[in-house]
Amino acid sequence: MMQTTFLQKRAYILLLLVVLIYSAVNATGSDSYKLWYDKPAAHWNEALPIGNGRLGAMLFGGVKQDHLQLNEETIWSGGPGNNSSKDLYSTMQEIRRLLFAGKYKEAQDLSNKEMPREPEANNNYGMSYQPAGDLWIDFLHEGETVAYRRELDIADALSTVTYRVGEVTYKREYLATAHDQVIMMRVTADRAGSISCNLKLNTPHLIHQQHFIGNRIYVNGTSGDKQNKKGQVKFSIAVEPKVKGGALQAEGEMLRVRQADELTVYIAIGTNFNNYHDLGGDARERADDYLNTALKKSYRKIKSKHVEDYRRYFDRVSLDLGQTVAMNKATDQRVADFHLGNDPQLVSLYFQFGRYLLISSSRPGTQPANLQGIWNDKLSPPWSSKYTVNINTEMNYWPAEVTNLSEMHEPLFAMLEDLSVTGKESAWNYYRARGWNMHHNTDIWRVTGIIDGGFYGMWPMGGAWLSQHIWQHYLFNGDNAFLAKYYPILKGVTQFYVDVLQEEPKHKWLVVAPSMSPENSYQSGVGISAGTTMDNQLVFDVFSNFLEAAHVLQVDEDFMDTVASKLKRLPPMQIGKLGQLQEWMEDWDRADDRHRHISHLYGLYPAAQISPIRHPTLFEAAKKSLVFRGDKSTGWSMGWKVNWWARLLDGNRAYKLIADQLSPAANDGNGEAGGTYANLLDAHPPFQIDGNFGCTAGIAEMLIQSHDGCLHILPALPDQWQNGEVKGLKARGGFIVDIAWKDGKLQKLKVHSRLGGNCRIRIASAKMVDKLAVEKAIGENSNLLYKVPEIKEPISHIGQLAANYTEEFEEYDLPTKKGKTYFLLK
Ligand code: FUC
Repeated sequence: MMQTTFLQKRAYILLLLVVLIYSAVNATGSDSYKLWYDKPAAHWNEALPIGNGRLGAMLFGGVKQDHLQLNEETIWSGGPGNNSSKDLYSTMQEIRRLLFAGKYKEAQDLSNKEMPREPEANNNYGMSYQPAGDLWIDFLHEGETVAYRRELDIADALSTVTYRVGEVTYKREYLATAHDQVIMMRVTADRAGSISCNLKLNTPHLIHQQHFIGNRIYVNGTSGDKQNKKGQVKFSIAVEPKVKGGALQAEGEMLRVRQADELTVYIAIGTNFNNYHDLGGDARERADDYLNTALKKSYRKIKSKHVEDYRRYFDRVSLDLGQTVAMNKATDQRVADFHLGNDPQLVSLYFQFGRYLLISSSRPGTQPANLQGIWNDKLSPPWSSKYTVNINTEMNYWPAEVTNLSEMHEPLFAMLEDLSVTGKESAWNYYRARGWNMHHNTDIWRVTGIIDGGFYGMWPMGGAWLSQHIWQHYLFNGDNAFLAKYYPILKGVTQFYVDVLQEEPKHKWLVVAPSMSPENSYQSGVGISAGTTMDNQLVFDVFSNFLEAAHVLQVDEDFMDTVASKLKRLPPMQIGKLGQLQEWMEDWDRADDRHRHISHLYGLYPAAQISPIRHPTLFEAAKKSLVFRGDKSTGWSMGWKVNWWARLLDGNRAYKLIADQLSPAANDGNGEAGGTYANLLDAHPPFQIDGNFGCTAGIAEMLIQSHDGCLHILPALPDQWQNGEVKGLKARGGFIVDIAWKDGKLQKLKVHSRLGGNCRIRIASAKMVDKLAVEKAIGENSNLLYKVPEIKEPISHIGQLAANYTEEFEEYDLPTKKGKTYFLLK
């Protein structure tokens, strides 16, 4: 009896194993880069995003009624004009006086009074990004639906819906092509004459008209008014279907399709937007041009060009962290089950989805990705879906270089060109400073003023942070022509801080005042301050970048001297009473502060001012600050934490944050819970795209890092990723890196050198099986793209802090030649 049960059990286990192995193999097929669902989207957070940088659509995939919610990136409320005409210079001077006299509450009160929470009648606090319209397709299906499946294939940037009604199997396919500048939907069926539907196009905008010319529907509209600005963006949506077989006819407010074999819908959108100060384009003519050109081409042709174009970018990077049967579940179920710990592939899917979103929302020549990328269905979206630059816009671009999508960074540089013009107004009117500056927000009109009141808005650092992206792009790509082109922007931001820095009375350090550590306070309702740690770190980077850039380009020698002498007088970082990195110049930090912004850790990431090897005590202090703040927060805050834990070389804690992020977000949530919606978009909540990009960058940062004078291989590998392979990540110095590892140890390392120069490789001794077949490193890295600016010796207020980071590293030098590939381990 005992014996039989045992045998039965064994047979059962064997069978289970066969099934598991079979499904695991099955799961490794072409499905790895697909989001899929067994039902239509019940709401926006379940709909799937497609986009070409300029145009976006959210796809709902309903059987009886399909819905494409449409966006075009230049439809914003209002029109041209900045919001910083008020002369605030004497107010700034008075606030400085109060701050340096220790009268913080008075300083905050004055700034709240002179910079009100709501805009004054002649001013505005930035416009809203607005939707274009909605295309509705009502299918005349009778009977029950079976075998429904909705997919987004992020490897090809194609979405499909398939299902059967009665005897007929239907397939819909959707794409947004950058090559042909249209959105398309194509419907096929496996039986002739089965496609009958009605198409309707509308828009939520107040001012609009709809009309037909032949089988083309237009909705022409005007963007909304807001605050002191009248809506001035004119847009035109033009939709025209083509059918094979059956009949197509305009009737009333809709287009009727009856008994067609095939239906292809072409969607074009044009606006009158030329640039932030010129709305002289013809919206309707543009929509017609896009549509007429596309209509001459077959769906097949457009699709193959689209896929080819998209894959040029997407295929550069692959990531394999292991595949299991968990992959066979629908994507929403995978998010719900991620905590079970058996679905490593969901992390690679989420990582690649971040890359998909960047390629789909930020192409050269388009606007930068805003708080929602390009996907928004509301006339008044959260935070106006504009550009918040005290973290969010920067975070959107963190994956651009390291995940090998440098071209997608371009819209941000183009925006900086505009801001370096409009920001002259705020630099002068508020601070009497040369150069340009901005505060914590901007929009398509490139406003640079203080908004949302003195508490949130008194932060003159937006330009300092955003302009880091120019320098970082240079470090990854070593392109001197690029540097020369954008040098005036770096110089303008440097001039601003040269003029704006104030000598504080206590230590005679040069500091930014007034300012704040973004959105945080050190007393109830008081955040305004002088010389916050983040500001000091930002100005340190602004000045260091400028000096390097001027040196590379051999220009502005005299001004370099001025900048160098001011750089020496910036405050050092300080370690406070809790052993933490101080957030403010005074030791005001609280152990129970859980604020989502941890701005003083800017120096740890994205900047590279805190190294485990050069500054072990600062490294410990930064870790303390991060531990105090805790894990759970908004999506973007958790995305930032993944990067910080990666920089702190703690893969397990970084992974924990990824797991927190990959937990289901409530659809109607608000607040600071983070999480991921069914469509894999990030929840603040509500939806905000920065968390997707932050987490994507963080995953890359766990696999390679390229600051602190070297290329660090597998710096923060969690226990969950003991085996894996990544290909195509980009490091500073233009190195493209492929790595394979097994049981936590390096198996394969391939470096392709785009620019030549020394590649200094760092790796933990414990991760090595064999020595690398290159020389051990000696002295400073000769590669100038790895030069590390010296920070000032930190001050500790609690004596010497013990450095307890113990991991041992090996460092090697690989001298490379431009264009050559090196296999360091095979
Ligand atoms: C900053 C953050 C908020 C939100 C907003 C768009 O103000 O503090 O959490 O992300 O930007």
